[in-house]
Formats: sequence, structure tokens, C-alpha cells
Amino acid sequence: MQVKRVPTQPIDGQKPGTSGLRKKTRVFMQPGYLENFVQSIWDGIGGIAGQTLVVGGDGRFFNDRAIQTILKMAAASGAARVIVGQGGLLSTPAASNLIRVRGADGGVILSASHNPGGPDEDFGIKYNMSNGGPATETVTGAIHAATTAIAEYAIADAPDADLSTLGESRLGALVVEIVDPVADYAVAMENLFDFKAIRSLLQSGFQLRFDAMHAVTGPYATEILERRLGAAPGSVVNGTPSPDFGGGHPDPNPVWAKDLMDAMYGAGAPDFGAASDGDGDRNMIVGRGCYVTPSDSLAVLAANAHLAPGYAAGLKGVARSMPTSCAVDRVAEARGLPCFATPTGWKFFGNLLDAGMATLCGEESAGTGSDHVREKDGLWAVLLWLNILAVKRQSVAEVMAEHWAEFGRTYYSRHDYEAIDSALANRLMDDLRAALPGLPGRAAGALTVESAEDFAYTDPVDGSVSTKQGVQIRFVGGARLVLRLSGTGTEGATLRVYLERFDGAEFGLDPQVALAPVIAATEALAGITSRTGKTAPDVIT
Ligand code: VG1
Ligand code: CO
Repeated sequence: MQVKRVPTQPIDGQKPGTSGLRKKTRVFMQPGYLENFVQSIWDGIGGIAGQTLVVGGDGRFFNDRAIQTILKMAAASGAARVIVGQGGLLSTPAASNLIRVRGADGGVILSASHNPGGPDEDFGIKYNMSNGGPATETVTGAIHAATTAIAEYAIADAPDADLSTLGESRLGALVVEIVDPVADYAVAMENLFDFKAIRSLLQSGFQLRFDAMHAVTGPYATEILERRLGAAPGSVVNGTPSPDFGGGHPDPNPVWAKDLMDAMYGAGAPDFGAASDGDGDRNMIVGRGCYVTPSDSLAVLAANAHLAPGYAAGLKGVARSMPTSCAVDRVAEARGLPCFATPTGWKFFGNLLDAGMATLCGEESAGTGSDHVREKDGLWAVLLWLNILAVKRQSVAEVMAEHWAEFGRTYYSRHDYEAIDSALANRLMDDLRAALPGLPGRAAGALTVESAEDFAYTDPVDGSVSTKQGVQIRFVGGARLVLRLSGTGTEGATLRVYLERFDGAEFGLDPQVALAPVIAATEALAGITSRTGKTAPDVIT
């Protein structure tokens, strides 16, 4: 095997964001672009000689080409073994699981998650560490530093590997091992959940619909829900991964999973509906006529996880990202559990999970997971819900009503303003940050600001500090407003506005109505409409 050393120079803007490096697919397809970043990963982590890596992606356009490049670059840099999901497929949680069960040194995941795929859409790459979790800020910092210093990359001059046949082959000294992407993951799920109870729920006439959104969870859901648990054939819809996700946004929320919402709110709706995103780490839960917000879902799972065998001993603690609603905090308080608030992005949960300080974690963006892997896990959340329903024998609506009666309801919504001019968005945030010290005591619409901060997080395990993680404003009476800029967008800036208000007595309001005072206060404080000209958010979830 011949190794080519190709001279190159730093490419601007290869800074990993919330979830690795995300760009337009055509950007990644430029000669040397992907190669530069992959070499920077190898350099940033101190080389990969002798290592075992896991590689896979969500099957989007360019997934297969990127994997061939990564294999040749792993061979050129002396890796011992690369474990690849058959056909280049691995969901993000399955990759995390595989890194852990195989004791790999790390992994590379190809995905832009819920962003659309295709030659004119998005692509992404991220590095996961030996605990199975996304690289910490320290490691992404080292990778970024490597992108700014790179002078050459090394790649094997070799034919493409066969990704379709299970088993081992060689690329020079590198062993390429093709594995079934579903097998180990399905075993992990069987070890956590009461499959017998779920099977008998499904036999009792309980109907479910799982929308894989033409993305990677199709094969996982078909094997686990239909084959192993006996859901009726056809319960999994859009179950064949396609390079452009059927032309849609594989984003499991009421806007992009509208077909599922229509089915769940229409005549003859099944008992339970769920969807997952491009790479399988997000989940949406919806009962018959009853959408469950991700923040509420996290709270319900925290309150009921002990009903599943894998969590029968109880939870060590719970964690949520700062913008996620405080619904889970109320469960933690009632049950005497430690509760942590971290910056946005799953990488911040890793240390808490590794240290045994938290068992369950979640984000408002439809991510929930536990210490079984180090990523959020869409199908896991679906199975935990099913396990809970199998034990309680209640409808989703009944579970929610009971939950709110016990803990109160935290009305919650996120308003996204997309593709704003980056300079304008940065100015908006900078001005808001500068105004924070003067806000407490000030009126904003009908509300009065109680406290205002630019969220900073000190990791309780390693003491690392992350600053500027979003503006958090609390109002007298308990309402809360958070504003931050997205770290995963690929066009201009996306401003995310997170709104919440607790109500201990009235549970039946429309969230947008319940949150009207907080929405009005936002405009008074941040002037989004006056600055951007946008009179309404682009996406409301
Ligand atoms: C978004 C979500 C965040 C999530 C991240 C990655 O980030 O808000 O909660 O962790 O996507 O999720 P941002 O910076 O755009 O708000 V995934 O499913 O894209 O791995
Ligand atoms: Co995702």
C-alpha cells in the first residue's frame, strides 16, 4: 500500500460547532476539504497509530464517499482496525454503543443530523471519544487548532473497500471490519427494557406508528419494533434510508413530521406515534391527539424510568441543557434527585454520565438519553415510553394529565428565526449582553425582569469553564426567556428563543397563548422584529 502525502494549507472556518463540523455538502466535496478536517482530527487527538475506530453515518448523500476517504486516511495514519456499519450506516447512538462495547479508541460519525441531505443540502462530521460521547470542548479545541496549522494530509493509494459484505478485509495493514449496524444496539435495548411487557401491550391491540423520516432509524425500528416486539408490519413508515431523506427535513417535530401529526390527530389514530431524525439521536413522542413536548417527555421519563428493568434501581441524577424547560427540575426536587443544567449540546453531559452523577439527560430539541451510551438516543426514548405505557396501561394523554396534576405544567415553546444575516444576529446578541446588568427590576411588557445573565458553566467533574452559552432572563413570578445563536446551522445565523412559564393550576391552555406575556417581553428586550424585519418566527416548536 502506498501512502500519499498531499501538501495542503489551512481552510478557513473548519471550527467544530455544537455537534462537529457542518457545512453544505458541496463544501465538503471540494478537493481536500474533508481530507483537511479528517487529518486535523487525527492530529488534534495526537494520532491514531494502532487504534481501533468506529465509522458510520446516517446514509445521506456523500456518506459512502466520505467513508472511503476516511478509511484510506485511517490506513495511511496507522490505525489498526476500523469497524464500519454495513452500507456505511450507523445511527449516532448505535455508533456510541459500538465504541463502548468494542472498547474502541474513538469514532467518526458522518451526519448533519436533522438537516436535509443531498448535493445542495447539508453534510457533517464529528469525532466521538472512547467513552462513546462527542468530543469535549478541549478536544474540539485541539482539532480546531490543528485545522489552522495543517500543512499536509496522508492518504492511502488503494482501491475502495467493499462496505456491503459483512466480515473483515484489509487496506494495507488496516483491518476493515463490516458489521451489522443494528445487532449490538438491539441487544443493548433488550437489556434495558421489558420486551415481554411491551410485546404483550402490542398484542392487546395497542397500535403504534413510527416515522423514520427516510433516515437511519428505519432498519433499527423495523428490527426492534416490528420483528422483536411484534408491532404490526407497516407500523414503521418511511423506513428505508435514502440519500436525500425523501426530499424532506428529517427533523422530528410537529412542523417537519406533519404526516405523523395528522395521523395522530386524525380519525382512527393509533395509540402511540413517534419519529426520529436523520442520525437517530432525536425523538418525537405523540399520543392519540396528544403531542408531548421534549421537555415534558424528559420530565415524564425521569418520573417513571424506574418502571423499566434497566432503571429499576432508580436514577442517580438528571441533567438538562439550560434552555430546556424546568419541568424535569420539579420531578428531581420531588424525588430528591440531583439536577444539573448544562450548555446546549450532548457533549456537556458526558462527564456527568461518566462520573455517575446523572442517569437521564435531555434537551428541548427532542433529545433524551441515559448512561447506556454517551449520545442522545431516539429509539431508546421510544422504547422507554412504550415500557412505561406497558406497565401503566394508560394512554399518553392520561400519563400527561397525571404528570401535570402531580408536578404542575411548564408551558414551553421555542421560536426560531432562521437565515438571519450573521453580523446582524451577533449585534443583537452583543447588545443584549451589554444590557444585561441594567435589566433586573425593569419592566418588559407586562413582566418585570428578576435576573439576567449570560450563561456560563463550570463542569463539576473537570472544572472546565464554558462561557457565553446563551442569555437567560428570569421574570418575577417564574417565567423564563433564553436567547442563543445556533451552532449547527449552515446558512447565516439562526436565533433561537426559548420561552417558558409554569402554571400549577391550569393545564389546558394553548402554549402560545399561555406564553403570550413572555413573547411580548422578548420583543421589548431584544427587538427581534425591529432589527430583523421578521414579524414572526420561521419555525415554532
Ligand atoms: C441543536 C440543538 C441542540 C442539539 C444540537 C445537535 O443545536 O439545539 O440541542 O444538541 O442541535 O443535535 P443548535 O446549536 O443548532 O441549537 V443533533 O440531533 O443535530 O446531533
Ligand atoms: Co441528530
